[in-house]
Amino acid sequence: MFQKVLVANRGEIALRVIRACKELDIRTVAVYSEADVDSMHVQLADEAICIGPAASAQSYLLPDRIISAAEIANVDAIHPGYGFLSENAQFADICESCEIKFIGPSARVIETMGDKNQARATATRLGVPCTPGSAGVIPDEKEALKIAAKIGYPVMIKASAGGGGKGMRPVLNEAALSSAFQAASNEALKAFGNGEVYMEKLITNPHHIEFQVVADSHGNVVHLGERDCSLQRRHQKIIEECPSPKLNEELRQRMGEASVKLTKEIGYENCGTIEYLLDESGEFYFMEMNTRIQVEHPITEEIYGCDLIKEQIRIAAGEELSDHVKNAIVRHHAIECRINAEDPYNNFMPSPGKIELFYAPGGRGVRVDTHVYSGYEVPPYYDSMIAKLIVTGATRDIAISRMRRALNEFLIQGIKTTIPFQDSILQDFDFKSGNYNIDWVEQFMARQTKAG
Ligand code: MV4
Repeated sequence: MFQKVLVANRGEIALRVIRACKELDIRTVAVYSEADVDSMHVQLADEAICIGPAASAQSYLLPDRIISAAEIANVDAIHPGYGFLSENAQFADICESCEIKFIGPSARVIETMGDKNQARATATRLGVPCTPGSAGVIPDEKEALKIAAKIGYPVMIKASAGGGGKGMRPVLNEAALSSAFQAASNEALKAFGNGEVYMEKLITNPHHIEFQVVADSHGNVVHLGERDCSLQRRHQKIIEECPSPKLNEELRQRMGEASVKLTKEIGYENCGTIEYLLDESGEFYFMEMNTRIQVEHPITEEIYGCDLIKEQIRIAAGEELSDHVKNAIVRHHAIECRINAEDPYNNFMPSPGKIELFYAPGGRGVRVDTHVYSGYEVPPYYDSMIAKLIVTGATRDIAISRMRRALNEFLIQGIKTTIPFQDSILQDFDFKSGNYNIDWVEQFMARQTKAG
């Protein structure tokens, strides 16, 4: 096992990793920007190294700074968390060549899955269902028109280098295709330095279902079921739950098998997530693979009774999957609310500043993953998530009432948060019936505004 791990992240995930290391008897090194001097991850780690100014581009996103800190502290491994350098193949490659273990999959796999068109081609080759679409990158508008006519409208144009919705354009008819093709390609070129786009049949009113996979270096691969992440706004997830109200055991088994197959065949090692769209008729389609631990991993941990961060570290150290993970079965229902420092009633405007009072809910079935405390100043430079509230219950209904109880127990004074918005969603009839999809939050907001 590793002696010392550097945590290349901040916020709640840095704490989450430090806690896992402590339980595994591993010493920890935090890195921090000048804006994070007073952060809990700096306090809780055994050592802490300042890596630059507040802006992420000058600190948490600089591979050289992180590697220098790792060499100075003489660590065996780096945990990248999520965001920042977690899906940067070049960073993983530098770690490999410096003989520092990157706690995640190989640079090669990160690169393959990072190219969404290549990922789709791989999934297709392995018999994992994909939406009907172009065979590869589309060279020009003329070709785009031909392919769209063959697939049938509506279609979706997507960037090869994309993910998270950038460089993506829905196209409802032929008249709209040319301008959408140009717009998607230009946006992708600007955002990723790569203007390549491909095309898929547009799936209407789908659920966003993602499967958690875990693979060790000995050929053991398991899936830990799905998370339903359809409740999102502008690609920011708001509430996640598992199991999905839309899956039955038969569908779960088929999607799980497809996920394990893909994971195995690409030689994936460590934790990963495979995203699908599930349409109204119950067909599922591969979207992309996230080669990192995800924000919403705790709901899976809670219902399968495992610690995914510890498992990541064990896998990276060459150990086999734990028996309780290999044989994990679902026991509960779990829901997560991402508590953001934002004003939900003013277009989700970021609301940084000093938290005058912070009192987190507790009690049976309640977990709070957070880095903030009374007196903490939320800096304006980073993601606005300040806490994750995770609840479990024996049934979905129990989990929903427990979440409402916990949300209402939360006391956060001094800044605006998304809590009242999430509480209103949990009271909605559609949500309570499990009748929602990726467009539902937007429609819910429109209904609320109309109702005044
Ligand atoms: C789609 C789609 C509909 N049809 N592909 C958005 C980001 C990327 N992960 C894939 N995305 C989508 N791809 C086809 N063929 C709709 C989306 C989509 C979406 C997917 C999951 C969660 C939220 C979403 C919000 C808008 C669009």
